[in-house]
Amino acid sequence: MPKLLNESDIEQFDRDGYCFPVTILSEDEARRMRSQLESFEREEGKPIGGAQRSKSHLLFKWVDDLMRHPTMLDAVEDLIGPDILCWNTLFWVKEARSETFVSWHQDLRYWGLDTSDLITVWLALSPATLESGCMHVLPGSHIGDLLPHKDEYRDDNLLTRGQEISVEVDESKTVAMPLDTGQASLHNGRLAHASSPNRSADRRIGLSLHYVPPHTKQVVGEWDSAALVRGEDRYGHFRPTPVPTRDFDPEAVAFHEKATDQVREILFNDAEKVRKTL
Ligand SMILES: O=C(O)CCC(=O)C(=O)O
Repeated sequence: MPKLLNESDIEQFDRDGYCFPVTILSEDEARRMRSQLESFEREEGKPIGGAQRSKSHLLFKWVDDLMRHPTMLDAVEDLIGPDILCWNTLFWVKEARSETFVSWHQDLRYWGLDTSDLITVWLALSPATLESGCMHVLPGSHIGDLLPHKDEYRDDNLLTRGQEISVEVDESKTVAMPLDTGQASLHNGRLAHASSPNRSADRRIGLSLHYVPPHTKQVVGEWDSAALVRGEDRYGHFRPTPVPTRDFDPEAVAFHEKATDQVREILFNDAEKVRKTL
């Protein structure tokens, strides 16, 4: 008996590689999280960027709490079972009326993880609409070989290498995943996905959380980290991430620096150049 998803969500996830919308937070809860992010950005005098976007649960206590949210984990458990690691948490912010986009790509081409069971939960902290540049997916593309990619390094592309699928993606077969604030989409880490610029008057803010079963191994980098968020880890393939006691807890911040340096090396493995902005 699934804990949160219904049988048709699970069937769709297996067949097409995604399901949505899944309500994780109330609109008010999600707005409070957005305010926490934005008060940090006000203090810094700039939008969140660079390495702070990645493994953000080590910097912000509220992101660590969110990564362990029982509703989120119930949805993930319905797809990969009761033992769950969170490998990464990543902010995706497109400013209002900006050209920022995400090209068509498949994450597991780059992450060095040997699993086909990586679940991305993409949580909307502001409305993700067709106008604001919600995600689109190519149903069924998680099955079979990964598609060829090339690195384009375009400035407005939120992806590290500006990587994009180098064969034509038939847009007529793609599906948009609009979300209200507090809702999430779930997709398989092998699924092709992309998003367009934000033409709306508000920022489009998403947080993606990447969950894997503990038997997963990092096969590109020599060292990698993950947080045990539910159940048991009987394999120990990842260094456990410390749980911050507050925002910018020094122990967790030092760990964040090492962990994001390692992820950068993994992401740029076999790339011609390294973009320093990650
Ligand atoms: O936020 C977006 O539009 C793209 C997100 C993405 O590529 C991901 O979550 O893997």
